Amino acid sequence: MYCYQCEQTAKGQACTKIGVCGKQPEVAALQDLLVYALQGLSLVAVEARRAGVNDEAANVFTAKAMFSTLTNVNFDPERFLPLLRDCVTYREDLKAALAAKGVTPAWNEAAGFVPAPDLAGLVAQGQAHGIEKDPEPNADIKSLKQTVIYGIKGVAAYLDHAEILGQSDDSVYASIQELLADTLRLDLDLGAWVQRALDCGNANIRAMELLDAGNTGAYGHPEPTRVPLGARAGKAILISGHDLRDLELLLQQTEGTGVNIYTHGEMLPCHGYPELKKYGHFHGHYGTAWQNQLKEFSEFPGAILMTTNCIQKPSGAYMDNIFTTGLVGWPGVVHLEDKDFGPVIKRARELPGFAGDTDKGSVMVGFGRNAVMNVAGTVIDAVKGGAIRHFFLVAGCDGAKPGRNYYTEFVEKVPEDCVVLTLACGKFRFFDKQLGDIGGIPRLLDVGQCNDAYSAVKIALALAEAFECGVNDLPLSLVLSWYEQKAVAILLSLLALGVKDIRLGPSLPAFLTPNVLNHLVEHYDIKPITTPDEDLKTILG
Ligand code: SF4
Ligand code: SF3
Repeated sequence: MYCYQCEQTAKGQACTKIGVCGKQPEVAALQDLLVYALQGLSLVAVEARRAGVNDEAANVFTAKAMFSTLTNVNFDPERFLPLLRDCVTYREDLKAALAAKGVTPAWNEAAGFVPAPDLAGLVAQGQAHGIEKDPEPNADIKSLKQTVIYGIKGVAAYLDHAEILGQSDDSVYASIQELLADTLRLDLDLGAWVQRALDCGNANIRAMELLDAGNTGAYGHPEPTRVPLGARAGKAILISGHDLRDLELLLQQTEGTGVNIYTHGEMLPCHGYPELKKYGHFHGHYGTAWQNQLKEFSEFPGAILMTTNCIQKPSGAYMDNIFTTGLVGWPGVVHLEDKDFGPVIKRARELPGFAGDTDKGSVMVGFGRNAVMNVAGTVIDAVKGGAIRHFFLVAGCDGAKPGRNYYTEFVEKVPEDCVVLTLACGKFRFFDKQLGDIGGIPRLLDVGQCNDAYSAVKIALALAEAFECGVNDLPLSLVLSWYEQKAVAILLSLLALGVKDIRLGPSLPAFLTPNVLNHLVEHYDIKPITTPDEDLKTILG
């Protein structure tokens, strides 16, 4: 195997024997093969669009299948078999529709890929289509191609979440299929690939906008909400991942059962949505970020439902308590395809639950774009009057590698006349810090999940408009932490928006060559994080 798509890749280079995330070589091969099959499907879909043929189911499938290959989503080899078969079925149906119109081009090999009949054969096929087997001779182009592929995985995740909530836009499916089809080409130069990386960023902005419309359309705009970190006596279910619809279904299915629902990880911001927080048994939040789940899930006295990434190998202590739904999977963990969460509720009832009420304090969530813009006048006055000197967006993924304490220390050291906006699971490094407020404006504003990056972009654009300047001229600095490929997509979106001077850590992506990195430094002034003191000094002068 050869995988370097995430931040924790082995030795900062690539996972070659087994994934640091737990991904087995056979799953790595199946994921590589699925990406190859999707390149073929995309090639045919692009040609079909040109001929006026469009298959919405194939488009939705493209996003779901790409999302399945994102870090910490699906570790179950068996689940990749139907994906590979469906991919070929969609592709052949499109080809047939094209042939009916008299379009029968000579297809690239990827568009003629025939899956082997068994798992061993598929794994062997996957090994022949890994990153190392890419015929691209130019290392920098290869680096940008992989960047685009990882960006597409992020866009696919947002598209999938949005589609579940009834939001889609064919132009985004068209963009990711065109980009995927292009990754098969060997005739594009470096400049063309830089442009494609930005195209991917632009497609992602639209995908995030769709998801924002899906979430706020279905559940209302997040409102500032206090979330208890302690427990309520009684049976309990913990829900993790990012999917709001799954949470809503779980809340509906547990209403009146006496089972309380707790969020974990990226589900924390769900407490701010009016249509979710209205449930009396939607109690509070338990635990921190994904990389602590082994300890936290082992100690949780109820059942656990994973709706998306990030899942880790479950320990024996909770193997019988954890369930998956949607695209997430782990071999041996019961997968609930049909959204009947009865088995989770049954398991929660068998388990002891919390013996008594506990008070562990609380945190505030719900500072999405609507809530922040509602107080925009106060914020602008505070900046103009000198009460607020600077904003920091300290956002992104959390992870297991050392070096991420930088973000905790950074937030602790931010001067008292500055405001910290945050989103995504990296916030768990500092989410419960009591930073106080500036004239009633909290100094720590939780904008939401990584899926709410659009909200932060809208806030920045609104501030720029209010101050009649560009985003890069605002008293705003971005200090980002990355781990998986949604973060790659967001980074490409920020570059596409022309945002400069981003600090990125804890380490830079292994898939970027020195030349590509230099390009980013020269054109966008991207820089690696150093130390909190040094970075704060440089930013604040
Ligand atoms: Fe390694 Fe990350 Fe790939 Fe997992 S996803 S195999 S940790 S690079
Ligand atoms: Fe986290 Fe997986 Fe990226 Fe949603 S839960 S931000 S890492």
